[in-house]
Amino acid sequence: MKKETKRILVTGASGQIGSELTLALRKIYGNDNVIASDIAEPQQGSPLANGIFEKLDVTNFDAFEQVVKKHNIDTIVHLAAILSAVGESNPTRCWNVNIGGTLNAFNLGVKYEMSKIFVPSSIAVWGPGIPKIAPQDGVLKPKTMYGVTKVTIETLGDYYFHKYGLDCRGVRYPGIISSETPPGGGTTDYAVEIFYKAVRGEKFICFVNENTRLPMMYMPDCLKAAIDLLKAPVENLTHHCDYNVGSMSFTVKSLYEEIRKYYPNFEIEYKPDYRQAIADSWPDDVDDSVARKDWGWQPEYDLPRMVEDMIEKLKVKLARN
Ligand code: NAD
Ligand code: AKB
Repeated sequence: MKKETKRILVTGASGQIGSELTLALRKIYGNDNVIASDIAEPQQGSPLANGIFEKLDVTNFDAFEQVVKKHNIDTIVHLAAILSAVGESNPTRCWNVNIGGTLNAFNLGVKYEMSKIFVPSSIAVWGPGIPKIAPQDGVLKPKTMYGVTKVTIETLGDYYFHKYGLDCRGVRYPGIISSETPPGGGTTDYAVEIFYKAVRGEKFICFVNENTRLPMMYMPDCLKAAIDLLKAPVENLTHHCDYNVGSMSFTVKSLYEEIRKYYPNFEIEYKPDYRQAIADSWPDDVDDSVARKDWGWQPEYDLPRMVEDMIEKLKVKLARN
């Protein structure tokens, strides 16, 4: 009989997704049943501090195991990672954190017969030549170390499921847009930074060109994807750590135009750098029909609704700070 999810450890909880997913999980599973952890302390004043927080480097197996044992963990939401842009400045560190940390999470999952491990993948699994709308199954030839680690993690997830019966699950997130915690060094960060500049009344220098189109998702849908997949019955799942999840897809120009409806004098200048090539190697959008069929995936936000909500939330946040 498989364990139920009752005691969750979130790694990388101080990051863009973790800072919000931890709170959403605490609402569902109880404040004391969701343990936040990260190598970095949470931002000052972060509501993460209202629950248990452990300082943890996921590459250290013994320290990871101690936290698992101390809190009687049955589920790991493994978010600790180095993202695409930062990963290119230190590919070895990117490999060590992403692969070393995930192997530790998977091995602890097996050792403690855990209920589930949730580990996100990314649109970074694809590389040049991918169809504009990326299929669920197809060739994965990433050109970044981050992408290489994500393909490896997806493959490891399949391996651990078949070899040990470990229930590993994950979605290929698009670029995530949110107002709470700034993104941690990815290629899609421009789609968040643009809002800070607009709300502050400053000009935005964009590191990709105006025609760059990528799949994106607003944080409420990002949280929904993780929570819905965690709750799905395992017998319905035909995939493990590699579900495509779509939401919206837009060019920088169309994002800028949508924001200008609120800030007509907002200015943008394009100065593409090394991240342009990374963005160009990723698809415009994804086919998420398998996630819709297997576990009822259904996003709620489109571009206009996301822009309206982001501006409202950032105005409040920046007025406070
Ligand atoms: P982030 O960079 O904001 O947060 C990652 C966190 O991991 C940081 O708080 C960092 O301190 C922590 N970390 C780094 N090294 C660590 C270590 N050795 N031990 C413990 N913690 C460590 O990233 P995020 O955007 O919150 O991403 C979370 C997950 O979602 C990652 O797996 C990422 O690849 C994936 N993802 C994110 C996006 C996105 O747009 N945010 C898109 C696709 C996939
Ligand atoms: C990045 O740009 O590296 C991330 C991602 C899409 O995985 N936001």
